[in-house]
Amino acid sequence: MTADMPPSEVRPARDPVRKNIALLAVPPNLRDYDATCAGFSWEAAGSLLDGLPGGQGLNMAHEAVDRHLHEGRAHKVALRWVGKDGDRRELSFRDLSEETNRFANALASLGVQPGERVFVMMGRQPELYVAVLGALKARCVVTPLFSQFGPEPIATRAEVADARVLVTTPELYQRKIQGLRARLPGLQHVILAGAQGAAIPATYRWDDVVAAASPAYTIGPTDPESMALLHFTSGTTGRPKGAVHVHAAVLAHRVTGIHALDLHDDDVFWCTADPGWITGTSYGILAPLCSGVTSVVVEAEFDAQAWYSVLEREKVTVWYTAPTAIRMMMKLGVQAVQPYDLSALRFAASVGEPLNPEAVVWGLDAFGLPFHDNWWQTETGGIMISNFAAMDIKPGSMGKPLPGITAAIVRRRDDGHIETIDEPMVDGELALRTPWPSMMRGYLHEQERYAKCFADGWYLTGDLARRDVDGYYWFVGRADDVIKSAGHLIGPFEVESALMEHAAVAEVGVIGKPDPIVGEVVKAFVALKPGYEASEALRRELLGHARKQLGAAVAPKEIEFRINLPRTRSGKIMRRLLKARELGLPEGDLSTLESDEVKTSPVSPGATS
Ligand code: 6R9
Repeated sequence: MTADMPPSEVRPARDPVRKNIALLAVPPNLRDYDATCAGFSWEAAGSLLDGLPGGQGLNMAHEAVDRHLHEGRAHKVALRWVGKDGDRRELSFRDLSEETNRFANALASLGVQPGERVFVMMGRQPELYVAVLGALKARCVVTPLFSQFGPEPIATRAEVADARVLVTTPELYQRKIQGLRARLPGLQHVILAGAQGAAIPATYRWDDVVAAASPAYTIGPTDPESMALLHFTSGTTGRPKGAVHVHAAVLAHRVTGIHALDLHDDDVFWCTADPGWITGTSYGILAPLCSGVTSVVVEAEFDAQAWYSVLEREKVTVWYTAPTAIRMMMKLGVQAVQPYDLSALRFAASVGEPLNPEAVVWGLDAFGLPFHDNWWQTETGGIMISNFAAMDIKPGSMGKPLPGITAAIVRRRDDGHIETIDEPMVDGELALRTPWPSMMRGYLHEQERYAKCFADGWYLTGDLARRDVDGYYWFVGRADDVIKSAGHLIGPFEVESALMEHAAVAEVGVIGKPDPIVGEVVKAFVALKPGYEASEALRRELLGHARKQLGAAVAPKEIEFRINLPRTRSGKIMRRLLKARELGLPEGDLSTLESDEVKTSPVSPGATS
């Protein structure tokens, strides 16, 4: 286990940010944490959901969209889209209901069956939201993918999931997907949003199949336990894992929207995440829509000034963002925020990576509000640990478990059983008591990997943490080699595999190298095959190759050549040792080290980028 971020060093103790409920502009939904937790049951919370008419089950898209039509919100703005060029488009709950009905009808007209997988890969444009919700209405299984992904991550995920339908844009299709069609025989239908002019062979134009379809649709009976979303996440080894989420998860989206994000009916909510990351689906689509609030969708990528303009112009009241963006804003300083009137903003939250204590406090200086860190994972489907609006914040802590969630710090015993560590301030693995509605129900086709995440009624998160005397949880590090870069969870194996495909590469080890802004950057150590010389040109070629295969978000930023790499006796590259050496940390237990690298590599060019 690597606890390479001792909290005592990285997160100095700071004074808590005290809350006085009487001074908050809007009384928080969760006012008394202990009493709410004590009185909470998921069964009772179920009354927050509507259910399909006639007792036909539970469907996420009904909860997110259609229920609002008979609850007086038909004309309320559901999505306010801010385009790259500043153009805006508003979709009321009725508009969204009709558009998603058209999409569900389009799938039916193509013969797509419930349970079949629909991939949606495009920038944050309205069609993305319509396709995700429309496919849920059709009881298909939806996978949103990052539009920045290169062909390799797309193909792997489409193969694992056996994708039947892909919704994308003409530009992305031609650049990344056309060349993969032969490899994906199961991909029967490609729908191109924004396609104009002559049809691209083997694709449909959105306008022909979706815009032309009927706006009336009745959602079929939906078993709450049927698969709704498949979100991919990375492990240390092997292919990316498809975490299965069911329609019943929507209860967790609804409840965490109330308790962790403090959503109220008249809020204007902005989640900055892309739906390619589960945060952008659970909290960029489902939680706000289920809560009936207006949700702002911003198409453009991060730009501090543009973001402040959005907060000001759209009068955002609740904002959910991520540490990398916050650190980039901090770099520009408080003075960059001052020209904007952000008086509408009343609650700000962050997720995805450790949030530095100074970032929490910077929020107070810049926005008059602290950032509320919260913690969860693709596997948990929704927020599990959070700093709440009414609760004092200890900067650097992830907060306390949500009502309905029991967390613990545990140790895995050699006999496979779980021991909870009840004393405070002891490092161990963060575990959650099963079940809860948005808990993943499987890794698609990977029963064994799934089973390994559970023991004795606990879900084991793979994160190391500690709990203090007041019950606040503190992130310590990951128990595996998975990399978090700018919020993206990156499996080193996926990066290594792409580099291994290059003719010059003999072996590769990939690590996350700490970075003050993006958390970690991906760095690859490469040993070359005989006959290849390390050179700056080759280094650039490998960086380019990886970028083309994987896309910019996943590809390494740095490549360093080595004569050979440290391996275990069983032949595995010792990433941990590469990392320890890179950081000048103790090398730890080397008993399994088989071959060692040449420490002072004679390979000089381009040690880093
Ligand atoms: C929602 C999401 C999950 C991993 C998780 C942990 C890291 C998330 C964090 C955090 C420290 C926080 N993580 N939130 N680390 N503090 N508040 O991020 O899902 O992409 O699956 O990543 O991210 O390591 O295990 P996912």
